[in-house]
Amino acid sequence: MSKSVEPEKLASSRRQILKWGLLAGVGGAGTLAAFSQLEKIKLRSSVTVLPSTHTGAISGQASTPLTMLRDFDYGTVTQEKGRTVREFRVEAQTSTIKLDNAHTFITWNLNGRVPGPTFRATEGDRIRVIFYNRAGHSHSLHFHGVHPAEMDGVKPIRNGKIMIYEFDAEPFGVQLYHCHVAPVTRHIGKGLYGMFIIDPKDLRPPADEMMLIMAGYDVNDDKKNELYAFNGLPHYYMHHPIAIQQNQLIRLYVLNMIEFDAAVTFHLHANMFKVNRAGRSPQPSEETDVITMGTAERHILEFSYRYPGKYMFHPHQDAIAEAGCMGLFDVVESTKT
Ligand SMILES: [Cu+2]
Repeated sequence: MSKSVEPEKLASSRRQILKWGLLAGVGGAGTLAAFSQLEKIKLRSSVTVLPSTHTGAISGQASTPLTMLRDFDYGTVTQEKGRTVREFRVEAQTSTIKLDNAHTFITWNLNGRVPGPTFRATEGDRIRVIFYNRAGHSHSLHFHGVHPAEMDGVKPIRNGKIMIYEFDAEPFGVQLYHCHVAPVTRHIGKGLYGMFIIDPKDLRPPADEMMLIMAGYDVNDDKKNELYAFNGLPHYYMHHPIAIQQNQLIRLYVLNMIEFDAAVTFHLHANMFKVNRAGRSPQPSEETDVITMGTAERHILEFSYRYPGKYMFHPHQDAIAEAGCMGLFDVVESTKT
């Protein structure tokens, strides 16, 4: 069900190239705009995604953090009454994961993974999420974004029941979803959360795109987090650095899903990044190297690395970083001329 390349989008890109090719022949002021769009499409196919070192399967997790990093779920696409409908089938489950040598943890998750699938759609699509609760307790899926009250996902869905959430993908930007059954701190802390990316109709420029969600684990039920992680597993990207190419545009979709701590920051070493708050603008608007994020806050961060080598990323609350929310980018020298 998950795919990193969307055939439908590629086909539409080809149609756009043809359209812009025709426009380019007209000349005048329109030509420049047409060429820049054409260049955008050409560049998209030239983004280099490097393989990172993999350890194979992780007990209790259906996907490794390295796989889920670039695993965007575009759903099953159909056309209904002239509209694009994207259907996502998710199952709430329970599983046990090993967070580190000292801690195993029972998660409540979607499709066997924490975080849940990264849903992705284009602004204006119709979204249909078929939610089957098989996790033992009552759960729900509450989406951020704009939708009617009955689709707000605050009503608990009992174990064994199915709920179909249906709404329009709007507005474009970075959204999220999570279980909204009380106590929400516990239901999110156990793993029922994920990202929902809505692309603008006019696609963003090509980049190596990744999803990073910061989360905490309260392993002893004292309403404080003892461990923290990017994409589900503490310290994972320190042991398995994310390989990226030198001088290539990186687009990070970052979400803070840490409960109990009021806010954390996100900091990138030896670089600056451009910030697009909640992804609500076509272009990033500011530049920094550390940004503060409250719970459920999310941004698109863009950067590229000039020098090869390994660089850390982590919240600058260093106790949180040292308890697992820390990772490395491994910038590989570009062979492009
Ligand atoms: Cu729940």
